Amino acid sequence: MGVLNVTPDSFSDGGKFLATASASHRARAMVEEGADILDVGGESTRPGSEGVSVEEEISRVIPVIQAIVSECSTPVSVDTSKAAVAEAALQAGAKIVNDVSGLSDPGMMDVVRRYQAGLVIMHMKGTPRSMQDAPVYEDVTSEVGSFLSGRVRTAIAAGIAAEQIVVDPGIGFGKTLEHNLTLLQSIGELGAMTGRPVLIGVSRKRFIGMITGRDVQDRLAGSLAAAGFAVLRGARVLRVHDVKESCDVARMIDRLLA
Ligand code: HH2
Repeated sequence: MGVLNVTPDSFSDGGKFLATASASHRARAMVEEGADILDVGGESTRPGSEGVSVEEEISRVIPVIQAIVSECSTPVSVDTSKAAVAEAALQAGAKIVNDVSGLSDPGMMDVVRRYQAGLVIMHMKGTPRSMQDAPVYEDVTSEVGSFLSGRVRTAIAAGIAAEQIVVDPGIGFGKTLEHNLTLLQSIGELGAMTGRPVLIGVSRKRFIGMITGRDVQDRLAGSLAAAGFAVLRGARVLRVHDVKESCDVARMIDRLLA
């Protein structure tokens, strides 16, 4: 899953792909590099960020989704927590909703069900504004796993097909360095608890900087190591900025495991 942030303030690529032409150019490049899904987001979720309005988010993502859908057949996911944005995106041709809030908008499940869309359910503790204020868990794996399996059950009860759902522990979303590492080591357990494939987003994240001492633009090697580890532990989808390099890592590890 290649990341395409159409935002002025995302932590690693903010402001780079705001214009529709540069966003669709980047989308084409990611498909050529091996992306199977293009994840378009119009609201930064970096720690401390403020939300944007429905209108603003729609005005950022919809022209980009329309441009991508008209040019290529690679499925588009929309990275949003708002049912109204998800619906506009699905109407424009997106096929998947990537909800980092784990279905907090009461209207979200109904939208996903009506469009028979794919759904990423992610765990986040708190909100982007507050999530890194000393998050505490008694047992991070069982708390995140219980949350995700509960949301999967609720989504299925609401009429969303199980096969449409993947889960994501939300690396960096209300987690300390230790929590992130524990969750990456527990991908197999999270898959078993939820019965669904696990998606992992580690690309360029702060915990990699904490370990390697590198700034955000210099975290490729750390990101690839974490992505490779996630694949080894059973991750089925990787959300990444560096598609070409991540595909190489995934292909090598898949082959070595086979
Ligand atoms: N991480 C980010 C955004 N969306 N979605 C899923 N499912 N999993 C993730 O780990 C995830 C996500 C944060 O990264 P990025 O999009 O690069 O930054 P920003 O939120 O600042 O736009």
